[in-house]
Amino acid sequence: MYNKYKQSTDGEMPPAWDAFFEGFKIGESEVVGRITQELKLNELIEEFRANGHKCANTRLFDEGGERCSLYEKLEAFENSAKYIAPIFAGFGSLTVEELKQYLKNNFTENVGIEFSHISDHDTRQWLEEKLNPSNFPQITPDKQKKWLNLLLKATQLEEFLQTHYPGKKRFSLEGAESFICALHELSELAVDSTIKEIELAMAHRGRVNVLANFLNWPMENVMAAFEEGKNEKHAQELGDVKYHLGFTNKINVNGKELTVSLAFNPSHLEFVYPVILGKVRAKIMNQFRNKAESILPVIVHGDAAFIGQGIVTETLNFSQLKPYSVGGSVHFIINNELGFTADSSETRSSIYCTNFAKALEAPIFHVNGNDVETLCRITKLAFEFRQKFNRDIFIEICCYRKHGHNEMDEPRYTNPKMYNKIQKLKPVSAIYKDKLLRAKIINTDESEQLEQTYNSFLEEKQKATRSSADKNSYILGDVAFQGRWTKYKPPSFEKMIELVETPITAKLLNQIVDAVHKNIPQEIHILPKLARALERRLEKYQQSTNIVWALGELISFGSLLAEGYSVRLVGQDSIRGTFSQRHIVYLDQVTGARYIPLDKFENNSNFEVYNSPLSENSTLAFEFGYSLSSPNCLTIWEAQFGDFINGAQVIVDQFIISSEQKWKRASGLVLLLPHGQEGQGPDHSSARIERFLQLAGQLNIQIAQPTTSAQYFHLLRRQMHQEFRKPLIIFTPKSMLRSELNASPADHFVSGGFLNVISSESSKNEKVGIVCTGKIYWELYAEAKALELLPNILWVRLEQLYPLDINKLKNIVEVNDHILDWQWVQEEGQNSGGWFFVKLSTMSLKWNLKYVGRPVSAVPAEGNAALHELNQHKIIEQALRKAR
Ligand SMILES: Cc1ncc(C[n+]2csc(CCOP(=O)(O)OP(=O)(O)O)c2C)c(N)n1
Repeated sequence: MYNKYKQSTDGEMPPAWDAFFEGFKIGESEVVGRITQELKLNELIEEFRANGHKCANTRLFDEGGERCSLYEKLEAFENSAKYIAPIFAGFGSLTVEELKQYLKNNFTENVGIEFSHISDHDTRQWLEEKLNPSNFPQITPDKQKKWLNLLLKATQLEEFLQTHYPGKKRFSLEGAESFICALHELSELAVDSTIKEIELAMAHRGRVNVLANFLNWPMENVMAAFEEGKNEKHAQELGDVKYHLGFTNKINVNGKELTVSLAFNPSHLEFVYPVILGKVRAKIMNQFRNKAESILPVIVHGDAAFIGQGIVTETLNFSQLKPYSVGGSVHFIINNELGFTADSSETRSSIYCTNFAKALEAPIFHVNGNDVETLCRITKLAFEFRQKFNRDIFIEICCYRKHGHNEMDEPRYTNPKMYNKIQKLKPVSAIYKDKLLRAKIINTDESEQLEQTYNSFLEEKQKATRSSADKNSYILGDVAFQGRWTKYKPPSFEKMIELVETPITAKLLNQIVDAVHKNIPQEIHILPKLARALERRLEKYQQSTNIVWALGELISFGSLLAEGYSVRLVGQDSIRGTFSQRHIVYLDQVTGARYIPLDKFENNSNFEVYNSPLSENSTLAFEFGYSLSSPNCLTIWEAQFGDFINGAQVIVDQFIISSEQKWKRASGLVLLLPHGQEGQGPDHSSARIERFLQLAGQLNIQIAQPTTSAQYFHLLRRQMHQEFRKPLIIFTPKSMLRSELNASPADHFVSGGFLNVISSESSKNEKVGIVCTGKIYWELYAEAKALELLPNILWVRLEQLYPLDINKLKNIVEVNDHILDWQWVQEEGQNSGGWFFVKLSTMSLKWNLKYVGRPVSAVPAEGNAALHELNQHKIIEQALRKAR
């Protein structure tokens, strides 16, 4: 109709149509045309932001297809037009040509960017500005030559090892060599900033190359790792495979010194990630005066492991939580499109393996690993982002894996099409060399020279290592127990069971008791119920000087702080205590303000107490990492109930138990595991003492189950006063937290130390010796007392199960040779608890120890409280029978 109206002559159409079509005429004007264009462009930009990354040229194995209809839509716009970008804050007006350049550079070339999920406007705007091609950093020829040299070295090292050590696993970096340049880029940025240290966590792939070509691990070590010495002298130093080894070094970057560390890690992929964050956090707290800008965590993941391992998602969740804050990490995901033999269609449901990272509102970049210049540009941006926003940022390096999963695998069994392509690919070093040759940045002589020099260096180092008498000693030798660890050398058995005196003065004890009960500021309105409980506790203390469990714990914390040791306690409900026993923070009932009475005992020390997220795995790993960097801090991880520790079994097995043996890395981490049968069902009863005992060996850990508040107090204090650091597993009580039975008098706090074994005084008339650990002692004792059987029993409490003080036990047995009946009494099933361990460890003693306890069972405890009582009573009755 409008067309007909336009073609009509004057007067042909009724005048009313003029008014009707007025709007149509405006709509056709030039201004409106431009606005319409801009709106369309804006729409397209939004679409680029949301989906443009899918157009990027990053997937080496894409089958093609409709890659980028978005870019075609953009091409349709006329280049010369000016474009005012209302939603492109900071850009002002651009020509369409400039806009195309921006979008092309960031979405359709060798990088795909995702940040439209970030809700903060300033963050998005900062990114937009950095991504504007006119703000890209200049790349100098010197820089290009440096990158080429690094790439050549990375490739050459792998080729050298492949030639000289065929069939030896090394998880070559080939296919992802540009990652080495990204690391060097980070180090250059670091030395020009406030960063003093880079902490790296990475899995197997490319580690040897990173050790050699980034951390400057002496090349003798690399060669020795492949030569694999067989020196008898080192037969019991079990160590670890070469691609798990870590190293710390001070490297020279453009004349400036930078400390770089690569964490030791086990095969268990990704579990090192929270460990490293813990390590970094400890350094921030204890070394860098709370300044996260001083240290940079760099976390390197594999694509399949990143999305597959739940520990990653758990740990990502730490990002903005105060107890775990490290000021953000730079993440690299080395995506070679395969996890072992499985391709991405088998390993993930999402288009990218990085999708979980979106939950952090973190920018995500997908970069073509063959484009070293773009990778380094994005690495620079990532560094600046982390330093500015103190948040995480992710770079997925889209690359390939030259060999199979390792160098012995035949990848064509499983991924024939992909490997047909890979076989034809040129190494990135060759691609870059060609580029620089074409651009005349280098000439052939120069590039050959670079290659020859490095090759001669490798040959020379190999020769030197081969002629060395002791190839084993290269590997870890002199790098362990350095720096702040110098004074904590591994102890002997005697040292580990030696009594360490850890009393405090009566004055300090009273100051702490007063601080937690009395001097609470008026303005803190604590819950009346809590106030009454505190009053009662104080009254009892004043009447009897007896100190209940939780108070004993507070006194140990306060006293350590006063002595200059830091204390960090983290667990799911640690502030209040799972059993409402601790109350380490008083909360104002109106304002929610926190008051921590023990803070005032800080003396160049930090007191940190936090509730953790609902996780065992990552939270325990974090605290383990924390302990690695803070021998001067009593670092405690607490399970809500002890049995939940099995949710973190990898951290127990692969790190806590074995790190000193494998990597010469000691830890003084304390685990508090509530343990004991109280009729609460199979799942809240056992912290699985037997498992820890099975894992104990070569003096790797300490396992204790103290029976009094003073013993607990001394045990915690001993952990800091020992001349070494070893993990300490403490089985803690649940039902006895307010008991008068295990409450110790103040005298026991102002003298002595933790006793590994406590035996009762002998009258030489006892009929039976009862040996036990933990709270069953108090149940047996109470019943024996009621039945007036106490004079007939010699009690032996094993307060520390490992290392077991066998000398002390031997002495007890010898001195008490009037006792013919020795019984081990436990509440656990026969296949659990301490029985097997104690039986085996004491075979040399002449005491024919008999078992009294629950029978072998598939579950730790009864599901029914009444049945629990029945069975518990049977054990006690049986144990006391011989004493009648
Ligand atoms: C927790 C765990 N499960 C299984 C393995 C065995 N494994 C070693 S590497 C690997 C594949 C890892 O794939 P990806 O994360 O993509 O890294 P890539 O090897 O490709 O570099 C597997 C399954 C392991 N090391 N850790």
